[in-house]
Amino acid sequence: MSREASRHLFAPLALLPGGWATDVGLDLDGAGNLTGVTAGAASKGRDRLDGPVLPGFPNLHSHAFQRAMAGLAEHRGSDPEDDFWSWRKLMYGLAGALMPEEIQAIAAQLYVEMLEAGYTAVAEFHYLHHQPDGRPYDDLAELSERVIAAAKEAGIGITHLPVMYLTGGLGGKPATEGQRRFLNPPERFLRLVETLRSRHGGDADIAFGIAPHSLRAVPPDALKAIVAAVDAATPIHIHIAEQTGEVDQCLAWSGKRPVEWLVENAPVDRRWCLVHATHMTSDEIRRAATSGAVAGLCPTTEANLGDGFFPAEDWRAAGGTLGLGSDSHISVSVIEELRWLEYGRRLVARRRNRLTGTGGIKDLFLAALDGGARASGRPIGRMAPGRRADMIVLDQDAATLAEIPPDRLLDALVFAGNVNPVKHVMVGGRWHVRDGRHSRRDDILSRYRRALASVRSRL
Ligand code: NGQ
Ligand code: ZN
Repeated sequence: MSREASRHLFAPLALLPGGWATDVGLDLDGAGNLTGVTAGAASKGRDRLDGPVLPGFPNLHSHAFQRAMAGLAEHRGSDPEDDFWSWRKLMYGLAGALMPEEIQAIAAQLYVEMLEAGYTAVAEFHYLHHQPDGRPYDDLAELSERVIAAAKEAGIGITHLPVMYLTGGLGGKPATEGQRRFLNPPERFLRLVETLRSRHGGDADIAFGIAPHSLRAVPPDALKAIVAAVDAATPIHIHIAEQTGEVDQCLAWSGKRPVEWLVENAPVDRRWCLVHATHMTSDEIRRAATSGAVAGLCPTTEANLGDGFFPAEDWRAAGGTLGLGSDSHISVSVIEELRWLEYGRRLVARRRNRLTGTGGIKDLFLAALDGGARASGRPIGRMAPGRRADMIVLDQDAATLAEIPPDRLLDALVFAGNVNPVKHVMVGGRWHVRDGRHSRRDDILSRYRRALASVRSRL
């Protein structure tokens, strides 16, 4: 089958915003948008999709370069209290060493893996901006362009989020040497965002947002300046309250907890994605949830870094929106993120079915699609007219899905298997994964190997 999809598709079973539907006709325009989604359609004149169809999944939080250290920080050093901060030290070693073409090679490999896992869009929280010594490249946007080029090579949709980073800790603590590639004062940061927007403005597979890195890295006046400079449609992502250490530091600095400080000092609304938001009181949960902000959860990374469990039941009960990301990419699997989110809550509560409701995991799945789409600031996350034609066809021959009734299909998908059942993946009307393989898997993988060998020889 060619990469260019037929404009008229037929899905025997498809997950629509209201739930599973049968005999769904899908019409696409030449620009990769869905123009018609009709349940109970006739199959005549349409290309039949050979398995259950899901909307492509948005990955709302990624630091692409960190994929290159997945698996390399899993042994304990001399510190028996190994935690997030020792992991970060290792991560900074990698961040300081990477060359532009290596960053592109790693990101392209990661995005191929994301597509094969069913992620059709990524929100890239990008803070590696400058040369290793901290001087900007001749093109201020050099490394942003590398990541965008990687997304284009792989064919994944991207919301590129240039990161604002200024300080090494709360209260204006100076940035360290390990952070010098990240630093931009507000004026230069906003110039970077404008440059990127003007270069890629017309591309439907690319959007831009801004990312004040964290309260640790962005002082209040700088936060205010960059938030005031963007419009009502621009996504704003921030890391918040991921570790108890950050909560303690924030209390000492301001007398407030991180989420509490943020909702009181920034115009937090539906544009915002609060990444992690692990440590919240019930009052913070209520205030943040009702602001309309999306909680950006990254369960496998949060588990890997020993961050804690997000209070997901209380967040949802308060009307909060959430989406999922793979963050450090210790794992690249939508299924594993969902499974960990639910299992984490079960282990804490010593009960079953915490987020899986009477309809199974379907409601959480649909909610995470919508939350991810909102955090991405792109028309994705649903099979509906006007949205991008981003979709996944599952392998109907997968043993874990065999003879499972439609209303249990997502439960079997998320909990029952360890073999990737994603068969075909379309982004913006083009097939990038067929029969489980990305069309550029081999050449992108060999370039990744070469890049890694070269980085490791210098580390
Ligand atoms: C990051 N990652 O920016 O990559 C962070 C570590 C920090 C996570 N928080 C650096 N998982 O937060 O200071
Ligand atoms: Zn992050």
